Amino acid sequence: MRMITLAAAQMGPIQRAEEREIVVRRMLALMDEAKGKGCDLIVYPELALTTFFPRWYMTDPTEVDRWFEREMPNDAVRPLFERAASYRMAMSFGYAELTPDGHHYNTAILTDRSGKIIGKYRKIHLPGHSEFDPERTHQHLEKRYFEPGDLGFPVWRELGGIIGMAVCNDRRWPETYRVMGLQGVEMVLIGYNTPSVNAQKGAEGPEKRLFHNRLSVQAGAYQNACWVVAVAKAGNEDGFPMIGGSMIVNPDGEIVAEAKTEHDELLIHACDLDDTLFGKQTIFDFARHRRIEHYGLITSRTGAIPPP
Ligand code: CDV
Repeated sequence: MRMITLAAAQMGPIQRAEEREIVVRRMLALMDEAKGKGCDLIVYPELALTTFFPRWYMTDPTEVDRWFEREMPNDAVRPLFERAASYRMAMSFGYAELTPDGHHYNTAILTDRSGKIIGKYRKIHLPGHSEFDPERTHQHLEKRYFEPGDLGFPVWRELGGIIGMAVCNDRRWPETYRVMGLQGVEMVLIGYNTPSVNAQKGAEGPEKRLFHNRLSVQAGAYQNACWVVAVAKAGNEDGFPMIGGSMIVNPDGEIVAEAKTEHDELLIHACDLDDTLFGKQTIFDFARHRRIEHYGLITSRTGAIPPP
């Protein structure tokens, strides 16, 4: 057995006016609870330190950049790193990253038990649009504020296993999991902010959104024989509702823990990384069964081109 006691730290809403220090206090409370339950790893959502600011249309770069972190850790989040290190707990969370040379990414990091950042992932599948769209019920301006990630889908040896990360919309894309699966990933950490209603299709409400969330995450886990934890920032931010539905999914694609609220809520599960072995050695033994001579279109073509 190779156990990781995992905490999925769902967070309730963060209002636009709320400062990082207040948010970090909530994150610390979740971490304390995780420590009390013996957790090795705590995973927080996408853009965990602020409201989901890409819903706001902004034209002033200074206003935009105040949502970004110029260094990590910085003063606002240092208490998180210090407490995680004192608890010997690994940690992952998402934030908006502004690099010294001016690049903007939707980023997630992974720390080891000493609080050192050992992994960084920058969101690759950016949803939404880059200009104000009056047709939508709410804006989703990730393509305006972020560049697509430039780090690929790396994995890291940590906590006795092989761990990867993805961010929100990435979870809907099978390529995300498969690229990590081809590196032997055993646990994928995903944070998300998903509006409860589709901005372009009002009939797609919370039930269907929760269904798509489960469908994507469960399929990714099963088809790559790995654990997946998907962690929401949920609830109503300044009048804009987001789904909860955080979950921990085992390598058979089954949900072993699922959030019941849209607030700060901790899900805990003792995950045995050896549970990945059966799937990886049988039906999803990639080396024996994949047929890459037929997969060329996956990397040579981006959009669908139907036959004439
Ligand atoms: N933050 C996100 O990436 N949200 C998308 C919404 C826009 C569909 C998601 O995939 O949940």
